[in-house]
Amino acid sequence: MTFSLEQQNMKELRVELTRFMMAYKFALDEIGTKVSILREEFRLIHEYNPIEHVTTRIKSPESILKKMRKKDIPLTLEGIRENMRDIAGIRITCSFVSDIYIISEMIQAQSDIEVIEVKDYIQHPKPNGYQSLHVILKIPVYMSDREEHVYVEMQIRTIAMDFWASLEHKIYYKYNKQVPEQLTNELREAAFTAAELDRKMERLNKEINILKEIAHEEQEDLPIIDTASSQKVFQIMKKIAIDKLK
Ligand code: 0O2
Repeated sequence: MTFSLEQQNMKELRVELTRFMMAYKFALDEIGTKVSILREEFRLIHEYNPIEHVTTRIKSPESILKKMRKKDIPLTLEGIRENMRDIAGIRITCSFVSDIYIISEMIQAQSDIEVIEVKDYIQHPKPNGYQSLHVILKIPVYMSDREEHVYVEMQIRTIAMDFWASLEHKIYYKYNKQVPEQLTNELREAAFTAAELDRKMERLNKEINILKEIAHEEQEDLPIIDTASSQKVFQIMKKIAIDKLK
């Protein structure tokens, strides 16, 4: 059986496209594994889970095309690879704002990861009130015949920020991008309310932790569960969180 030139070209294109999209899936698998390891380590060693939930997504071909047109990106695989940095996306929802920075620093510190850009919409919310920490990473993906470095967009936010963003997204599309001014003002106010709630929950958590520590110290006969090294890790994490919250 022989293939025509056109069939051959189609076959090659299909393989090339499959390889192209696969790299993003593998990059998400890798970052997903890194996050799972952190989550498990926190749970087993520090008896604390800073991550509420994690979702990943590959941008749909329609969304890729729409963004390419909007940003005037050349319609080639190379054009997409170099200019579209959010084809692979991971969203990590954390319990507290301090957890966001702890998780972000831990991922960024991993030696195989290249940090391309950090957009801190928590310190500097978008005009509509949107808050989240966005980090563009480049992750190596090793395949049978090549090594690729793939962009991944990591969004880290609290439950309150996620709640706001999900509903804002729905409302925005429901009004077909023509949102009345009064509604945008109310949405911004709602984002401030969510941020206030985050601050309150963080403070309550800190205060309750202090009470727990005092109670722990008072129980002299309690077995020591923290080793010197895990205490040290905790001190570093606390410092990162406190610095970021200043
Ligand atoms: P989707 O459906 O999540 O993929 P970029 O266009 O990415 O090169 P930009 O716009 O500066 O540059 O990126 P930014 O600000 O980092 O935002 C990218 C993503 O963050 C968006 O992806 C959304 O997921 C989220 N996001 C940003 N701003 C808002 C907002 O105001 N409301 C909500 N709900 N989400 C936001 P996409 O591609 O728009 O959509």
